Amino acid sequence: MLHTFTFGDLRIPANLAGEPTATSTGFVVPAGPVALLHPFGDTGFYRHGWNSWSPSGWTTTDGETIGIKNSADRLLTADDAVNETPHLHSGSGVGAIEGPDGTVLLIGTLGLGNPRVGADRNTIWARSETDEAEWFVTFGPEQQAFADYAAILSERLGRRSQRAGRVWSSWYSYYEGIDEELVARTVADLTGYPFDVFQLDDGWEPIVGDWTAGPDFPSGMQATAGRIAEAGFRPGLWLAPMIALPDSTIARERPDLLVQDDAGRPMATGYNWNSHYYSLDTTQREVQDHLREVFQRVTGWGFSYLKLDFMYAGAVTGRRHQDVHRETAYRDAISFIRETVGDDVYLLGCGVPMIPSIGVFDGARVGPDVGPFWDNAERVGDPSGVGAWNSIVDSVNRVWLKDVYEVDPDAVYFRSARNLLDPVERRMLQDVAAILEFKSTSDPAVWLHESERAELRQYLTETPMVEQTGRFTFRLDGREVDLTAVV
Ligand code: 9PG
Repeated sequence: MLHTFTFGDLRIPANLAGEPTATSTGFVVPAGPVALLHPFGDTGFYRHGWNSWSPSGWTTTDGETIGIKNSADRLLTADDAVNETPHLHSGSGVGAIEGPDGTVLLIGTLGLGNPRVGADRNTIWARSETDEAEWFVTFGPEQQAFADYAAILSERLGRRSQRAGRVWSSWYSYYEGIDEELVARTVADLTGYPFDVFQLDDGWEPIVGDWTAGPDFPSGMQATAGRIAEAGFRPGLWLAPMIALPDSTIARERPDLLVQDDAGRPMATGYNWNSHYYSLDTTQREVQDHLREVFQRVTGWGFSYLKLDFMYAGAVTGRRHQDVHRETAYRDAISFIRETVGDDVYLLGCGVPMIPSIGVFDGARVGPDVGPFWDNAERVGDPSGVGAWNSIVDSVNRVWLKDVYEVDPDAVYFRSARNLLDPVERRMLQDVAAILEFKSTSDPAVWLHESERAELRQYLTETPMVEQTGRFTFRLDGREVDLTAVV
């Protein structure tokens, strides 16, 4: 149906599936395709990526599109591959275009179904794979529009209140090279530092897919969790429960439990660890039983902070046992995990589809991995590649998600050893993490010089007051932080 939105003097002709309803902050538009004719001509466009690692940011309708351009495997892993539109501007879940004087016209989904929002010089449009979720449409000052959207999103999908606190993670120092002795030493060295969580990352398990203690943890994971707890930290653990590498026990013995391709074979749903990997078909009863067992096991060991990684793989296209939409299958699986672990376990989503994770995850990663270097020479033109810069750009462009869950921009560095980031770059990472209000690092105490240890302590102890003064400008305890030139 044809409709005209009126925002003050602005009249926006629209084609909608039904009559919109006014709310105190905008309009709720019925499910179905949306097209708005805007009068702004070529203008700024906000593109939002599908999962934690997917590129997000501002471009212009006559400028380059934002996204992963040069690799199908990268796209499969780090964005919504089947809905990507490399030659026209679109993003996942929400999009906005710039009007005059710092205003934006925003369209955002209020549910699931792989919603997409795009724009050109005449239109801003939205559609989804299911036409089941309503949309929110608003016009107003930029930060206000995003805040209003976030508010209605958490009204619809929920908002959890647990906070992660200050997290130490093993990934950005030891990577997969962890063993129980190294962990014990690292924990001992960190004793007395004001961390809340000590989180083991990838490397403890024998292989991705088999969530048991690997050969480097001969005393078992309960013993390691115990050591962490004794040192006064909350034990945290990484796992990727939606995926399995081809050589894992579950993939070898039960290929029927995996999401299938059209030929009825396990489907490759991403690439990492020098291999393709598969996804568990969470619509199957036996997979739910498996998940229940995995989560009872890891929480039974004593881990109560779980970083669940590569979660998007539970929401990719593919054949599943039950005919439910992929994002619904995903959200049902996460809700099932949440029910299994209870409300007290902190769930940090990583590689999660952003919108379907609202209300079930306590926190979510909002950018690609950081690394101890600024740019990624290996992945030029891939904004999802590892590196401090890519991580900052994505995270700062998703600061508005703070209102729906905790947002994790990834670890910050204090070390100058084994690090190519200079002090200004390290400081910028720290500032971004302060802006997003999430504190995590991976630096082992023994890698830090005396002055760096002092900086780390100070960072963990002080929480600056954050004010956003513009799209990329902030005030931290009154100190101006302007990221415009970087983002
Ligand atoms: C452990 C790591 C760390 C890290 C996670 C995740 O797009 N990618 O292909 C891609 C691969 C790996 C990756 C991120 C993105 O790293 O983000 O913090 O836990 O797994 O293996």
